[in-house]
Amino acid sequence: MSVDVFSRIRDWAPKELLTLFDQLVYFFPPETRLSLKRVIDTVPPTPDNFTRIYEMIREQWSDLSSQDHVTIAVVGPGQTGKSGLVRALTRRQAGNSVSFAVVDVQGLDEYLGYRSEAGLSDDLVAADVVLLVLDAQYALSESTVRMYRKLSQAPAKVIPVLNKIDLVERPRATLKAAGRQLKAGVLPLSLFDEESIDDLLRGIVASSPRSLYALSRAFPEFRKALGRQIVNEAAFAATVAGALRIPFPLFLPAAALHGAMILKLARTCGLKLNLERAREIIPLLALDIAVDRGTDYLEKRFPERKTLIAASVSGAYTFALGHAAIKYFDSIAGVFETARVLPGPGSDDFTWNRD
Ligand SMILES: Nc1nc2c(ncn2[C@@H]2O[C@H](COP(=O)(O)OP(=O)(O)OP(=O)(O)O)[C@@H](O)[C@H]2O)c(=O)[nH]1
Ligand SMILES: [Mg+2]
Repeated sequence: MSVDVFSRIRDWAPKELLTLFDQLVYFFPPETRLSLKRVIDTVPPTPDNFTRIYEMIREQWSDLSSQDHVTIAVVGPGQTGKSGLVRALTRRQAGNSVSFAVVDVQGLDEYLGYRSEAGLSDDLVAADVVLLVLDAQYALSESTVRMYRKLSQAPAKVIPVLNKIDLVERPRATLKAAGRQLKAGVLPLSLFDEESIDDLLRGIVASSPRSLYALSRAFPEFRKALGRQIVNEAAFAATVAGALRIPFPLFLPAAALHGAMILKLARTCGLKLNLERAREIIPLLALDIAVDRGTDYLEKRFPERKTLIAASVSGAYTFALGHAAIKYFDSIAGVFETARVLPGPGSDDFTWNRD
């Protein structure tokens, strides 16, 4: 039996992450494993940079547990563009991994559960995401703000959307005012602008990461935009990880972030990539060690720029790796483009390296 390098953090680090680490460490020579273990064993169980970095990594990995079906409820007052929005999204949708429920304001009392002692209506409980569609031409009323508060008590993620933003003279100021009133991020929308529908989809994934897989399957042409967002997020996390000093080599958190990023990118391309498959990306992640060595060298040459070097190299490399991965997955996914809708999770139909 070989030593368990990660015994010290096994209790609390995410299981998927530990599996990846275990596989990564498998490629190390025994002495490297031992010295790594010595470092891990010194990690204090108190909140510190180490915990911070691991919380961040855990977040990135938890996004992977996305659902294969998402229900989006579209609610709001009359004539705000609810039906138009659902039509626009349905028109673009391939397959049926996303379903919509439109609820107008008349039905909203019932929807919010005012009339039933039992609490929230079934519709609302079933929704994963609620889009509260408002008309940007009008200032938010008190009752709209109350409606938003009520909806926010539901388990679903509620996203306020200001539609008809094309009819507003000062869109930025309007958004800002609405955001202040609702104390929440508000998304602009114009149903006459395709790009703004893309932005809305991105906004949905950002506030409800579990919808990533279903949305990228439903909207194939939106995958690239989603991929870019995943890479940016990972690059940002890697930059932060590079800036925080930790008592062990940066390639471990970097490899963990890269692992999550690559698995997510594969998902946006509709490729089923489970942890078994993750093993195949290990040689790629081993590059992280090389980058780590390079960073080490630079840090020794320019000790006064240490943090800046670690942070920027880590971020920039993540960015480059992410974009290479997008190209790679895209070319694989292209083979299956004729089918348009790619098999979902749980389908054993294909693996990422099938040709
Ligand atoms: N200029 C502009 N008009 C829009 C936009 N979205 C919707 N509209 C118009 O707003 C009107 C209402 O759109 P609907 O989609 O029927 O709105 P609704 O919320 O379903 O309306 P009800 O079902 O009656 O509550 C239509 O005349 C649309 O053309 C937009 O982004 N910009
Ligand atoms: Mg309607």
